[in-house]
Amino acid sequence: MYSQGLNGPAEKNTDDSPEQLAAFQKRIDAEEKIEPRDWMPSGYRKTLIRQISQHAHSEVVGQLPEGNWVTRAPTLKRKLILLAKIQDEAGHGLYLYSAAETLGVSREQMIDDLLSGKAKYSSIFNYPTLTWADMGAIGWLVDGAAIMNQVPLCRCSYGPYSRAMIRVCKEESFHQRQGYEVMLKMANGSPEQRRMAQDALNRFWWPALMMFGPSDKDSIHSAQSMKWKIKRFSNDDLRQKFIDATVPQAHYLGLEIPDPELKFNEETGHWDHGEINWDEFYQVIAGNGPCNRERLAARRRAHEAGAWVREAVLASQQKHKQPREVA
Ligand code: BYC
Repeated sequence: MYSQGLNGPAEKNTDDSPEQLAAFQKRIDAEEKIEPRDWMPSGYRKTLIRQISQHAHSEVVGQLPEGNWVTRAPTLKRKLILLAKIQDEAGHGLYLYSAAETLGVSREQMIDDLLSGKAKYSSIFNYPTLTWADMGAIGWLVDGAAIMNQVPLCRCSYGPYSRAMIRVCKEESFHQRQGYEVMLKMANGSPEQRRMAQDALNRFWWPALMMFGPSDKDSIHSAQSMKWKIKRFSNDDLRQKFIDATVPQAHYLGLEIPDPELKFNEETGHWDHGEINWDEFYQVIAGNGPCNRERLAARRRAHEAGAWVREAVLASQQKHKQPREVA
């Protein structure tokens, strides 16, 4: 949409001069927003295309685990809330694809990269949703983790991304509350409902912690992204903030976090936690999680089934471009 008049795709712009780079860093340090037509280093453009498109894919693929429960929501009210939430996620995907397009990448290219398995999307959406309590756990933990990660992105140095994140965060906040409310109902319901709530927490706790990405020592992009103020906090710092905010919420529900090493540290004022299973994380992001194949197959089917809509829109645009025949 905004792609005309840009400096050209990332890979063509490899001869950034030291003067240009220094002037750019000065703007970043002064907290200026970078806009689509401004000069930017090729690496900055590339990093943003990678992160924003992966973020968009996550929103779109993230509809699938919840979509599984639309027809089985326990009441009409719950069904409506779930549908509205899933629709919000589609909207987030659209704002984010638009933000990425401002960097000169086409939506077709981004979608191709998702469907071919080249582009990543958040690891969390490769886990199955087995019971209704999972809808609560996703809202509470997954959207809760998303807010923790995304509120700082509202201050990202790239204007279109930072502005898209403001609305996304407001909606995620509603999602988090509705998830917590589902958990509250389940945790205070029948023994079976309480058991389901605990089981959902057991299965989603560790994958939610993995959403923040590898530990700082293994995060390949963090240092540069923080220098460019794309990221404002490191992966481990955000993960710790999430744990500190979420543990008291679990206690209020009367549920147990599935980490025997979790302990409040009086000296630091933070909750110390056990080791994350990084082998599992790397397996999931390499395409070998419990639902990776199912998720991509579902996206491919949806893409093929929607081909006629894309063709109809293009045909209609063509028709309206042609001069009208005068009778
Ligand atoms: N899953 O150097 P690092 C949502 C990859 S949507 C998969 O730390 P970076 C929601 C990473 O891409 C949630 N891959 O990277 C939707 C990199 O690989 P590549 C999505 C991951 O970018 C619907 C490699 O590991 N949120 O909340 O500095 C319903 C090394 O990592 C993950 C966003 O996308 C992961 N968890 O930091 C409900 C937010 N973690 O690209 C909820 C925006 C890492 O070199 N993104 N990788 O092949 C970010 O903030 C950052 O990209 C990350 C990773 C913190 C995720």
